[in-house]
Amino acid sequence: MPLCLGSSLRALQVFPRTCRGFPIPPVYAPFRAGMLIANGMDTPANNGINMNRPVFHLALGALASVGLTAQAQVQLSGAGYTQSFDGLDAGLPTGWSVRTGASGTGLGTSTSFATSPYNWSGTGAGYHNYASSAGLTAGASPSAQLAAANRALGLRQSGTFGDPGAAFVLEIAHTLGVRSLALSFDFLVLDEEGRSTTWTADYALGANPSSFASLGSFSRDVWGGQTEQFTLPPSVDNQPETLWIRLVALQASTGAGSRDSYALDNFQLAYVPVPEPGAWSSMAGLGLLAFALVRSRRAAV
Ligand SMILES: [Ca+2]
Ligand SMILES: [Ca+2]
Repeated sequence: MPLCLGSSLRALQVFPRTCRGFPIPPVYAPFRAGMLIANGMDTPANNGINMNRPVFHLALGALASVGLTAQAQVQLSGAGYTQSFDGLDAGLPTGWSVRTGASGTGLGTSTSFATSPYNWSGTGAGYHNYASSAGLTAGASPSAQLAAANRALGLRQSGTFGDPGAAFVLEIAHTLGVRSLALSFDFLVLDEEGRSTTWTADYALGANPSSFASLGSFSRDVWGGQTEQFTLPPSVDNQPETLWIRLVALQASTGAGSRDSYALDNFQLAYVPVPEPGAWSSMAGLGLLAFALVRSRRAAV
């Protein structure tokens, strides 16, 4: 059996990638369902680690918080934000949450994210760590999918999960210091089935918004990916409030039969830095200094 657990917290945090390609022992199976495990037994299946030890529970709690809960807000800096989702084995990226019960009047509820790689055709409802479609084909084997380093943040809806109301959500602390925000991402269909969902990209300002402004809608009915691009309005420039950007299933799926596996990848937010007031003052001061020097030189001639 592969050695999937070590004695350090770091080893526990990288557990899913360490075990990639190997069957997960039954004793770890609840990880997939977002549950902590504590059977209190030292068995060959747990490599002799006593799961009743406090340090083990602390480590499990840390692992759960990394992979299963909403993260802190993103702080924008530089000239853009990008997210490849290639680190999903360690949990959701900072600022991202995955939700159910989202609507046009509310963010919904953050729900669990299972960090272990999952096959496109798996029918388990929930948010999943899928292989991206890039570099693979629709018929890629489960082992090829599990081994792929290019990951995507995915979802499989069901009649009782996220249909409607699923949402991939990015929470940005504020937009102070930036303007002209533009959004792009790859929208992937990884398992095409009879039902299809129309997705909406929208945004809102505020700590707990009750209304959202639509940027546009999109859908796809074949395996593979497409790039979506939207421009946010000037009203979100240089704002002190929280900015939420969502990809949300506001309406129920249409069609019949099974539901698709969807995913989000290569999310990019481009923006232009706005000079601080102090920077404008400095620039104005330099301009006045240059003007004075030119005048003094002319006067001296
Ligand atoms: Ca990726
Ligand atoms: Ca479909």
